[in-house]
Amino acid sequence: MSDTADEPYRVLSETGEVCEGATAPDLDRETLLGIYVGMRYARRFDERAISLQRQGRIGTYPSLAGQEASGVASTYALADSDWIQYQYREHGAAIVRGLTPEYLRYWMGDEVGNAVLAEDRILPINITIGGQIPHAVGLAWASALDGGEECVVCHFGEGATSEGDFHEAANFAGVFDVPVVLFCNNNGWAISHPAEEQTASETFAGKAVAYGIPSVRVDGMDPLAVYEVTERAVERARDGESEEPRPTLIEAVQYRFGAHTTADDPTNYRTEEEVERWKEWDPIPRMERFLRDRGLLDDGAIDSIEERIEDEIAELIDEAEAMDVAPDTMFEYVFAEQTPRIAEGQAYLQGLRERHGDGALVRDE
Ligand SMILES: Cc1ncc(C[n+]2csc(CCOP(=O)(O)OP(=O)(O)O)c2C)c(N)n1
Ligand SMILES: [Mg+2]
Repeated sequence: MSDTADEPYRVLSETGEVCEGATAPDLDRETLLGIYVGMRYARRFDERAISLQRQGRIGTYPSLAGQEASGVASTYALADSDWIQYQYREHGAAIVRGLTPEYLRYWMGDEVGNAVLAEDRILPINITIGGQIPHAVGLAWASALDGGEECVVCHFGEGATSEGDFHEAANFAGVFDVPVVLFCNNNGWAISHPAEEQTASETFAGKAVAYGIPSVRVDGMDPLAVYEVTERAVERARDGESEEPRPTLIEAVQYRFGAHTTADDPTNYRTEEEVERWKEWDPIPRMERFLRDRGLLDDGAIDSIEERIEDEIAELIDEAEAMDVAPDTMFEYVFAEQTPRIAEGQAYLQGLRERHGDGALVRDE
């Protein structure tokens, strides 16, 4: 494992051939194709979600295009019993565990989406930058204290490493030897702030040295490399008996092709040339080339994958839009016990309903 600013660990070249000196992980056909299909699904889901937002059918949405490999391939390296905590952009992780219409409803402003993720061992989406990292470490620590086998993979952006929460969580993880994988998705930008100006450290992986935990810098747009480093980190996390530390910090170097969210215009802070340069590392054509070379994919199979994804996402959207609106959930899931201000908000909504009928969400002047 390396924490230097050298080239990140990579299995697939820019064009999807196995790099000289590298060996592709020994994965079965189902896993390799599953990773490919998961990434294709994530890319298409992203396009549809942005289009829905433009039509006013969902709220603000954070695009993941370019970052499919880290969420999808890292989740393939986990057991179903492992927990995932993600920030807000790593939908690929949730896709592997199966998206439900409720998930889409989260982006429509309905908290039911977060409640449902728990069934798939995914902690609630966290928009407060860095806030999820101590929770993930706490959960992993609790699992270790209980003698459990589960570990927690916690995703966050490189911007989150500037928050105190990251440092406190990483310190706890090291001191208490917690079975957690701190998965830093370095996508080059924190909204309009470039990663180069986020830290004076040479790399984000290098921060692990201060906490006495191992780290690795990986090409986050190379699904096979991501799978491999996550698998290694998870194996170590599970092994409470060995001398090796259980936590790992992974820095997955990648790029977000689209805007930060549908409320952002990236042309204000980065050049088209930069975006085009990174598109040459697109994880999907790289994985496609690898699978074609192995005889696992051809044009016919790709057509039917595309068709299946198109139908599945269309059905997901239909089902999400047909669900009953449940605005009370925004008051119910904030605290275990409702605070007076939240109760006041809920009572106000109830008053609107009584005066104007069900679904009356217009402001009462
Ligand atoms: C505590 C906190 N401060 C500021 C913000 C506003 N904010 C939203 S996203 C973001 C950038 C996060 O960048 P990064 O962690 O790199 O994740 P990325 O969006 O690139 O995936 C900021 C500063 C916030 N949500 N929470
Ligand atoms: Mg970022």
